[in-house]
Amino acid sequence: MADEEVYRASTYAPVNIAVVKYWGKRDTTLNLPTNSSLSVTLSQDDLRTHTTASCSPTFTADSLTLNGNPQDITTPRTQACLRELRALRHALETSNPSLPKLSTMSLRLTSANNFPTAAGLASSAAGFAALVRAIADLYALPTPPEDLSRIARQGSGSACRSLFGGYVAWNTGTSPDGSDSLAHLIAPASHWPDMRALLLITNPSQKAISSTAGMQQTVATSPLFPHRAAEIVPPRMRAMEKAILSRDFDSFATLTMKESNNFHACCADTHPPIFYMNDTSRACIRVCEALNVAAGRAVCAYTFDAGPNCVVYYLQADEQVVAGSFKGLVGEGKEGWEGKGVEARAAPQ
Ligand code: 2P0
Repeated sequence: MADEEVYRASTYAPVNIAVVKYWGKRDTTLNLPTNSSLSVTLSQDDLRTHTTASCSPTFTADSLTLNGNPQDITTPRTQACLRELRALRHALETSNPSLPKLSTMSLRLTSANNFPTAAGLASSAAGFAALVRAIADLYALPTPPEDLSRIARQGSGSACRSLFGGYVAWNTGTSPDGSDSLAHLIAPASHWPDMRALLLITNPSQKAISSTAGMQQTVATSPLFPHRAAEIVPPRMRAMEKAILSRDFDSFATLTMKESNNFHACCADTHPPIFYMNDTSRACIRVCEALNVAAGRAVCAYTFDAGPNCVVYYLQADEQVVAGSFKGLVGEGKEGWEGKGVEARAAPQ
């Protein structure tokens, strides 16, 4: 093989939106969480990161660009992912000496998001999941997604849940080295094919407080937080898994909304307080409540991450009643991100 050969692999990774939230770390280096979490994967057609990983003997240094802009690749989180993936490739090359020595070559990583970065839409989740999978593909690693999730978690905690489609849980684990803090599939999206997600973009700007900083501020100062981690989340994880496996939308919706409320209550209980939602976010909650009251059952469920944008889960049968109800708040149509509502179907990869 010629020296100037460039080896290349491209992949997509989807965004996931948690219905049981990850917030707080017990180990900030390994991104080990204080509680388990559970998410729904959104369709890659709507929100995703595309990443190409290439390597060549002619490349002189590792590099990373996002949407055409050079990024710092020397951060400990990115370096942890590269180190682990190179070690796995090195082991392959050692056991099969005829393989090209990709583990010794510099990497060129090119990523693009088709949605606003760092606006509370899980961009770091899709970003690190795509980075890890693209390099794993480039290196032809036979590593199962659970093991890749352990690596992606070190890039960004929530990234471990973006290596699967459908409904995914991330178990907090108990081992200090993080070896059992992995994501796993609860159910593929085909298990609940009429589930839908509506994204209501109330503000596409970057958030003021990063999740990484905000969650440790909560851990350090919120008296509500230990109660959440120990008493609220564990039974909620079990109830949410049961609701999904039995396709019980009423329970799924009630748990999702309560969980979002509890997470934002812990943010408000942080000192100084963290406010991710804005007036439009709160108006979205009131519309959801009104729709559910009017229907006499749960037809929709709101959830907010570390940002003001709203995700509304609903079932296809209720599309007419739900999807048109937020137009006065966020506009309509998939016409870009400036204050527009955008629909994304919760679907597998
Ligand atoms: C989640 N969030 O479960 C929760 C809900 C935000 C609110 O995971 O420090 O960007 O990179 O591990 O993964 C955001 O946290 O934080 C997040 P790091 P990450 O989706």
